[in-house]
Amino acid sequence: MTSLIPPGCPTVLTEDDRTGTSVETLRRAFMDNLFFVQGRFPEVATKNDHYLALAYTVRDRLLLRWLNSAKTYRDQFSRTVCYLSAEFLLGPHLGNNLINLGLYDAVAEAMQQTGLDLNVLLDQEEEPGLGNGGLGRLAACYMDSLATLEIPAIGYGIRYEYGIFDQEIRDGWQVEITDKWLRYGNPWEIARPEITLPVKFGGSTYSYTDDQGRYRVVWQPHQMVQGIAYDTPILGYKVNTANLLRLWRAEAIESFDFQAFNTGDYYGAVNEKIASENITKVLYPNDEQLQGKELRLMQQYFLCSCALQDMIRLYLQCSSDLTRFHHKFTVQLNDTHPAISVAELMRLLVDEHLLPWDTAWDITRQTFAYTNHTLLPEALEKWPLPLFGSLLPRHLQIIYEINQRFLDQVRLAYPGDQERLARLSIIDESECRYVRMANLACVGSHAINGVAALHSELLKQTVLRDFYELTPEKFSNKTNGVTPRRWMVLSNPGLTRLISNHIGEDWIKHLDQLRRLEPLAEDAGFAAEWHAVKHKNKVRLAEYIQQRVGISVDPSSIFDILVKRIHEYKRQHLCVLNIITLYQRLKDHPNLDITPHTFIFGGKAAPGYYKAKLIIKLINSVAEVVNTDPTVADRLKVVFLPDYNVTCGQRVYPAADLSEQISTAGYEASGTGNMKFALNGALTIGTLDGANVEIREEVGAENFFLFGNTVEQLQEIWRNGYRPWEIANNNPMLKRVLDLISCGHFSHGDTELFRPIVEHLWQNDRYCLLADYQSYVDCQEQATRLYRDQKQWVKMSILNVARMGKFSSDRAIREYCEDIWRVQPVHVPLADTSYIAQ
Ligand code: F58
Repeated sequence: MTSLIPPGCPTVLTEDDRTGTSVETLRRAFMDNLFFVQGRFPEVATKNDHYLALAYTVRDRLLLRWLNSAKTYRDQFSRTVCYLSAEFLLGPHLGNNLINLGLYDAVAEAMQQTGLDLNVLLDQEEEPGLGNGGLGRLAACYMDSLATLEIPAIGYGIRYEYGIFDQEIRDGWQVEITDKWLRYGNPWEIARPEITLPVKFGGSTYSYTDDQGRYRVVWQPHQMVQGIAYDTPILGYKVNTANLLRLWRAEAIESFDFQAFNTGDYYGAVNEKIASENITKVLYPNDEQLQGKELRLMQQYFLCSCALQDMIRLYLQCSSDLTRFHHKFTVQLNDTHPAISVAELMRLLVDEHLLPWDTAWDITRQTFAYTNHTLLPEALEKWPLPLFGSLLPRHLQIIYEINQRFLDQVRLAYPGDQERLARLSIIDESECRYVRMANLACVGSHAINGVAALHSELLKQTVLRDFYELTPEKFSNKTNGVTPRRWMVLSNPGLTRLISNHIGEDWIKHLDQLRRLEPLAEDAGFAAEWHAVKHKNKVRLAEYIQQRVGISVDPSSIFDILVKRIHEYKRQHLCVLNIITLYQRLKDHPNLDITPHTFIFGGKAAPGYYKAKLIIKLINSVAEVVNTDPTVADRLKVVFLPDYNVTCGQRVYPAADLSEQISTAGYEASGTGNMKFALNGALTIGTLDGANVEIREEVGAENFFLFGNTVEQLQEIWRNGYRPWEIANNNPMLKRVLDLISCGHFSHGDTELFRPIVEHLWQNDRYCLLADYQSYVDCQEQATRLYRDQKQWVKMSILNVARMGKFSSDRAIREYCEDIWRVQPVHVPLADTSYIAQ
C-alpha cells in the first residue's frame, strides 16, 4: 500500500491510519476509533459503537477527498452547480460510501477479522429520511452523479430534526411515529458553527435616498434567526471528487434574550427561542393541506436565504465583482419550494450589495433554472398574499416590481389580451389574492424543464402553456434517472457480479454498456445464472417479510410489487381490484390452475389524506382474508410492508419479477421507481404515463406489459362524459368485485368502512380506475401466464436490463450540464496532500 502522505512528514503514521486502504490499516483505524472516539473497549462495545467506529473510519477517507476537492475548486474558482432542494432523501451512507470508495470488500474483510459482520453494522444506520419520495430521492441520485462526473456542486437543503415519519401498521391502519433519526448522532455530518447566517422575518420596510442619491429600501424585521451549516461529503464513484451537501439548521440568534430576561419576560424569551428552532424541526409530509402553512413558507425562505447568502459569501472570498455571480454559480430550483430565491437574490443584490435593478435582474435570470415535477394543478404552490406580505414584506414589494416589468413585456407581446395577462401574472387576482410560485420560478429562470418526455410535453400544453407560448426557448425535457451505484451495485451485489463477470465493470459509470448483455439473452448458461440470482434475492426478501410481518411467501411465486407513496392517482386500489378478481375466480373454481402470485405493497400516506390511509386499510383487509382462506391455499399472498423507505427499497427492487407502474396516464410526472425495478430485471406492467413511455421505447414493446387508456383517450372519455357506473354494470366480474368490498366481505361485515372508496370509483373518479380495469386484469393475466415460461421470462428480463442504459442519473446530469448549466468537469488530484500535514 502506498501512503498518500509525502515522505518525511512528521504525521505520517497518524495520517496513514486515517487515509490508508489496506485491510490491516482499516482494521487498526477501526479499533482506534472504537477506543478514542467511542471510548469503548471490545468487550462492552455495542453494535452502535461498532457502527460509529466504522463510520468514522470511512469518513476519514472521505474527508481526504473532500478537502482536496474543496481546495481544487477554490484554487480554480470553478463554476459550480448549486442544487436547491427542500428535500434530499439520501438513504444510508455507509454502504454507499464503501462502494464509491471501492472499499466494500476490504472493509468486510477487516470487520470479519475483528469478529464482526459488516451486514450487521450496515443495518445499524438510521437512514436520513429528509424527503417525501421521488423528488427528494432524485436530488440524492443527482448529487451522486454530479460527484461521479467530477462536476463541482453544492447541494443546499434543510437539516430537519425529524424527517419523514416512520410508519407502523396497527389493525391494518397507518400510524405515524416521529422519525428521531439524530437520536444516536450523525457521524456523516460536520457542524460548522462558524458558518452562521442571519435570516429575517416579518416587520416592515422604509425607503430613503442615500447621500449618493440612490433609492434605498431597508427591511426592519420583527424576527431574526440564524442558519447554521451542517456539511456532509458526497463522494463520487471511484473518483477523488467529494462534493458538499450543506444543510441548514435554524437557531435563535442568542440563546436567551437577556433584555427580556431582565425585564422579567423569561418565558417570552424562551418562546422566541423555541419559535426560531421550530423552523427546521420537521419535514412536512406531502399533504394536500400544505397551502397556507406559515411555517412551511418560513422553511422555504430560510433555506433560500441561507443558501444565497452562503454563495455570495463564497464568491466574495475570491472576487469583489458581483456582476459576474452567474458565471461562478448556476442554481437549479428543485420544484417551486425554493422559488422564493428569485426574490431573495434580487433583495441581496439590490438592497444589500447596491447593484442597479436591471443588472441584478440580469444576474438573477441567468443564475436560476427551474424543474417542474407535477402536472396536478392543485399541487402548484401559491401563498395567500396577506400571509406572504406579513412574513416577507420586502419580497412582496420586489415581486410586485418584477411582475410589473414582466407584465409590461407581456402587454407588448399580446396587446389587449387581458385574460392571458391575468394567467401569466405572478399574482393571482381571482378570488383571494395569491403569490403563484411557479409563475415566479418561470419568470426568474432562464431554463424550465419537465422530468420525462411526456411530462415536458404536457407541461407545455397545460399548466405552463402561457409561459411556453411566451418563451418557448426556455423549455426543455430532462428525463429523470437513477444512480446505478446505490440501485444496483450496493443493493444487488449478485446481479452486479454476474454482469461484471461477463462485460467488465465499465457499465457502472457508463450504463449504456449494459447493451453488451443483449447477446447473452440467448445464452442458456447465462440465463440460468440470471435466474439463480433473482431467486436468491427473492429468498432474501421472503425471509425479511416473514420476520417483519409474519407472512410466509413462496419465493417461486411471481413477486409482483407496488411500492411508492400512496395516492389515488398512483392507483394502488386498481391493483387491489385485480387481487379480488383473482380471489373471486378461485372461489368460483377452486381447482383453477393459476400462477402462484405474491403481491407486495409498500408506501406511506400523507397523515392528512384520509382516502390514502383507507387504501392502506383496504390492502391489509384484503390481505387478511386472502392469506387465510383455505380455498386460496397459498396460491395468492398479499403483503403490506410497513415503513417503506430507501433501505427497504434496496431489499425490494432486486427481488421483483413484476413492477407495477399503473398511474392514470397524464398524472405521474416521471416516476423513478419504475427505473429501479427495470434496472434490477423486473418486467413492467404499466400505463403510458411518465417515464414508462420511454422505458417501453427503450426495452421494446414486446418486453413491456402495456395496458390502459392513453392521455388522449382519457381526454376523449371526459369530453363524452365519464360514466363509471355504466362500465361496472356492464362488467359482471367488476361489479362482483365492487360488491364484495361493499358488502363487508373484507371488513368483518362492516358495510360502511370502504364506502368512500367504492362509491367514488362508481360515481365520479377523476383517476378513471374502472375505465382501465378490464385492460389491467387482461394484461395481468397475460403477464402471469408468461411467467410460467421461465425461459422466455428470463430472456425478457435480461433484455430489459440490457436496454436500461438511458435511465442512469449520469445521463440526466450530463444533459443538465450541457444544456442548462454549461459546466465542465474539474479533475481533483489526490497527489499533493502536504497541506494536510502542515
Ligand atoms: C415526484 N414528485 C413525481 N413530489 O411525482 C414523480 O413522478 C417524479 O418522478 C419525481 O417527483 C422526481 O421528478 C414528488 O415526489 C413531492 O414529494 C412533493 C414534496 C413536497 C410537497 C409536495 C409533494
